[in-house]
Amino acid sequence: MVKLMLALDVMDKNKALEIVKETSEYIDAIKIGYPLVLATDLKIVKEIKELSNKEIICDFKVADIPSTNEKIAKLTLQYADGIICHGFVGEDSVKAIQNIAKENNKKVIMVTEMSHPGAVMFMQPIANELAKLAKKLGVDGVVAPSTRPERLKEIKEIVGEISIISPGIGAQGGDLEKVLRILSNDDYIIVGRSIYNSESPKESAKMYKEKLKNNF
Ligand code: 3DU
Repeated sequence: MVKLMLALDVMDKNKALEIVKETSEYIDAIKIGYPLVLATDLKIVKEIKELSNKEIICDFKVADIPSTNEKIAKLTLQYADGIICHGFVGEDSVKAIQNIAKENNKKVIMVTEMSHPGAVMFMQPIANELAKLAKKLGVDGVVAPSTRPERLKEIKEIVGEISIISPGIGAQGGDLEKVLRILSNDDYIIVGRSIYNSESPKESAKMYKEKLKNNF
């Protein structure tokens, strides 16, 4: 089954913990990014890991020189199971993160093409090259867009066995039915606002989980 990753982009600690408790029976993984960490602190990652016992991925889209990437990865992977980085900064920057992750048995997920409209300006033209780099480096996952199923398909064909983490379902308007025809068992969809902003995050998470179970 394709897995459900909750993007927990709320900016209030209690709300975050509440949503995790409410939705945990329906989600497979939790993605924590800058909104929640900057509103609280990095220890929120540890707290949510302990509370949920789910796979926790930090979406810090790390994009710096190798030595700085290494420091960010060390701090993040004390608590998180994986970290998201950019590949456009080049092979050495991604490898620096992979070295830290390997020591700790953690995941590195690399962005190829983002899901928002602006990604067609600069990212889309190099996204296939980024996907090839991801494959060459043997990263543990790549981010590819649910908002552009044809691009999702192309990127999946390039990366082969590497798992896809795909944002864009829900608030960004991605078509889940089309996306599920492309994704396979170890892939994930990321859903944020349409779960945490809904009247009942629990019911919304349940609805997505059921769609994944029934393959729509
Ligand atoms: O649109 P949503 O609220 O379902 O959230 C999507 C999440 O995925 C959010 O955390 C965003 O920062 C992240 N993301 C993208 O939306 C697009 C990307 O290419 C990569 C990450």
